[in-house]
Amino acid sequence: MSKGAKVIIESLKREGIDHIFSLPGTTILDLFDALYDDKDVKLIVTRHEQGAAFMADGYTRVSGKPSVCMASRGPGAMNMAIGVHNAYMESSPIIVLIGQVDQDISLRDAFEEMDLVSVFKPFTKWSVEIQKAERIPELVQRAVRTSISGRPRPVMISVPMNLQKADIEEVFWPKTNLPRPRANIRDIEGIINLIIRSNRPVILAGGGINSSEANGELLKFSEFLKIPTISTWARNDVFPNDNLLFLGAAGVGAAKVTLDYLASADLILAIGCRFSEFTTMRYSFLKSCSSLINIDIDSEGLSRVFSPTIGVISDAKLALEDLLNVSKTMVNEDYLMKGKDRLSKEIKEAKGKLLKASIIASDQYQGNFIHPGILMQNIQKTLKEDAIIVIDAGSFMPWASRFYQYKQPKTMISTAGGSMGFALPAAIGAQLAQPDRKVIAITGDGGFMMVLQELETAVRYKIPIIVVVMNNFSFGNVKEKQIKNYGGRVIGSDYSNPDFAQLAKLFGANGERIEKTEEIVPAMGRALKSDLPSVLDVMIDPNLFLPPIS
Ligand SMILES: Cc1ncc(C[n+]2csc(CCOP(=O)(O)OP(=O)(O)O)c2C)c(N)n1
Repeated sequence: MSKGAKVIIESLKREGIDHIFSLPGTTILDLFDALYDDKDVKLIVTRHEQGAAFMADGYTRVSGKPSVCMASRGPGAMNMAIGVHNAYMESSPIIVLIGQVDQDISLRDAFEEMDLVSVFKPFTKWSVEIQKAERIPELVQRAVRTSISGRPRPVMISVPMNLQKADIEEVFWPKTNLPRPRANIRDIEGIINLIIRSNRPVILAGGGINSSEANGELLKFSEFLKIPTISTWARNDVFPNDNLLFLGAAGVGAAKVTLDYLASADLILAIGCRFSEFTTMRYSFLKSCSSLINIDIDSEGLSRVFSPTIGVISDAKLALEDLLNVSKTMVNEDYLMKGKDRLSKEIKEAKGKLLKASIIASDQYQGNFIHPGILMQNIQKTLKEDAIIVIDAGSFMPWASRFYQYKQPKTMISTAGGSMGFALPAAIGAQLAQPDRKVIAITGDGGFMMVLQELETAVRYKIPIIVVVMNNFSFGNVKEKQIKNYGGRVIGSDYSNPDFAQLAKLFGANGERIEKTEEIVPAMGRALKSDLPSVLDVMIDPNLFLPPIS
């Protein structure tokens, strides 16, 4: 016999979970106690529950396996909700574990009681409260299985305190073993037939490429037929950006050539992509395309936004393997020549324009501050290809997208869910998943101030992330909209900031203020050498918001 709390931890371990991000509260003390002697699960104690959820998301997206964020009932759960919603929008399979009041006093507005199942239902794949201690192994296993099957997404398990204390038999369910959906070969042939008949095909590759680790297969397929690839918004890392066939990231902040190429395509092969509002420029760009092929891991994505000419349910990696194999048998020399021709003319020309739109020479900027694009270029100079860039929500995002070249998978971890405050904690999670790689959080001063207490977490666990604060003393992203759309009536978006470099030092981290472009590379060098977290407080030009479209 074992305590329910121990069986929960044991069941999670059997599903491969090795990290739990949490801060304690009464209803999870039995779970904390169960972790007291545990050598296999690393407990990371955060300073705010939203930090726990963002860290779990960062860890999960970089490691490719679920991790847990855990909180106590009502207030703790609500603090965590923002990160759970963000993970939901990101298709990130985090396990949300919440302690609930004892069953004998439930449904009476007991202290901090809340209907957790209803609260989490809209932004989790499954939201469940365990009602019987004996069913812990079954339901914990089902929760993990649900989160990773089909389109990966968070699940919420709430466990009343009395079930955590109950003595139950340690009978476990076998480890989850999930088949991956694979397309019907006729559909694959149909896709290749459409591609053969097209003149200007393009691949639109989304986050599903990263989650099913299909990057190599995508590259091979795209290179074989010489079809250029455009990534969805904030997913630049699905394809090596320096490859001739990569034509940029779609959506907000995209270069004109990227948008033009998409608009002129006569066939779009969309893989692992949810056609987000930002990728599609408010659901507009695909309207004129004659053939849309959509390959997705589950049916939800197939006709929610656009109705595809051919829609296929398949794991991205398996679909791309099949597409390559079938195209080798179906495509003749003439078509391959057509591809080579396309590569040497229109794709090469488009790539040239993209490169031009993604570089800013230092003499192009005469201002007294630091240019966000030049900052990203300088940061890139100091990093190896495998460095992980974690990006917050704000006006710096398009700069971090276009002026940094992502060359390896899972090197761009961004908040497509839009939550400010994501980058610093998610970078901690990413660094725990990849201790030997460099992890850089790119954030605004607004987003940084929402979560800076997690600097203490990074210091306590000696996690050497580098936090680059693009400081413009404002909620720049909203200020830009007030200037542009509200006739310059700026209200509520300017503020003052403390000295972030000094503040970082008070936390026990490194801190530097950067006012001149030539200071960026040496400061990055010092931060990269340190075993401590570092904050680089960069004085960004407050009048530069989005990169020009061309
Ligand atoms: C938690 C949260 N609150 C509010 C918003 C709305 N919002 C989006 S960007 C932004 C301003 C971001 O400011 P900052 O982090 O300083 O970056 P900047 O835009 O100045 O580069 C705001 C308020 C949001 N996305 N997330």
